Amino acid sequence: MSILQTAVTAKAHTNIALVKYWGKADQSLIIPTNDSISLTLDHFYTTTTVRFDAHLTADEITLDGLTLPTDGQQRMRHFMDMIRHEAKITTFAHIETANHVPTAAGLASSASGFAALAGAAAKAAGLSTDRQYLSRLARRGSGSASRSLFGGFVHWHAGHDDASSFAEPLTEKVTWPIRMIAIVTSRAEKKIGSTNGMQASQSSPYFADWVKTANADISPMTAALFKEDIKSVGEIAEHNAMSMHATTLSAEPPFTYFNSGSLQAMQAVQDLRLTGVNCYYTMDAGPNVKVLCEAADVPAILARLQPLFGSYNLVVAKPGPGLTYL
Ligand code: 2P0
Repeated sequence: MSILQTAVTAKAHTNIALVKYWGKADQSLIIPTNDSISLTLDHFYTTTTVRFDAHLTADEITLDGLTLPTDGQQRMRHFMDMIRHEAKITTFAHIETANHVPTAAGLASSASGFAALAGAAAKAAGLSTDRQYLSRLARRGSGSASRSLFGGFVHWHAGHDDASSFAEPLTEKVTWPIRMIAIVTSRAEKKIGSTNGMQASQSSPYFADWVKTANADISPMTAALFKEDIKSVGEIAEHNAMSMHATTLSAEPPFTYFNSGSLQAMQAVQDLRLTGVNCYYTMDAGPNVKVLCEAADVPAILARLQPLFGSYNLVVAKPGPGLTYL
């Protein structure tokens, strides 16, 4: 009882995938069809406080001080039910979340959100705070959250069941000055969320090839990250992202996350490369483009992108840390 009343606050950062997660082998347990690799980012994070309270008749959830709409609450309530099941308790909780992820930058707040919630809820419920266990819990909130438990470069092993599907760090403290520049090409809410988008992509005749491509990218990407080889990292990440997006274009019915700004941004990155700048693009489940490069090349890249997109639409991020308790 006394343990359950303690408020626990956890902080987790969002991540960008260099080898993408796109497809589920098990929808309910969130077991992915392929392994993925990501970079955890600084600056963009979520803090979540969980406090169990025997007086509550339902979980009380606020985001940035406001009560979440019912839709948004449902996924978190479902997650909390899983925590209660794990901890063999029936008590509901106060959950306060603050998001420091600019939604406009097209970075997933579900990754940092469910990583922070997993960390805070597990500790508040008296469960283990072993990172591998927390990664498995976070995965069941949102797949990409499994990677946000760790800092730096992270590998999510697809596995084949709940116990074998978790992330682990490749290098938690990255000293390599790798950077990601987000180019915001739209501030509108995305039309097809990741969960629905990846399910739709699984109707593509090329989906099986996507899974093969992604799994085959893991070993060379890992080697390139350890070598701090921006050219190889960028080339693999770019090809991997376009292979993922090919499954949207070939889905039945087809759809795309690209808008005209996305194409313009990718073209600008290709043009910069022709001038000798090592920069590469990747895209997630939205129209914004993310550029991978080294810190020394950021000024030249920004100089090229600013007239096209405006400095307000360019966000630079570096490697960030894993879960911490505040
Ligand atoms: C990724 N994305 O690896 C990929 C690339 C988006 C594109 O992980 O259904 O929000 O909650 O498990 O984790 C976004 O997917 O999906 C994502 P669910 P999630 O970063």
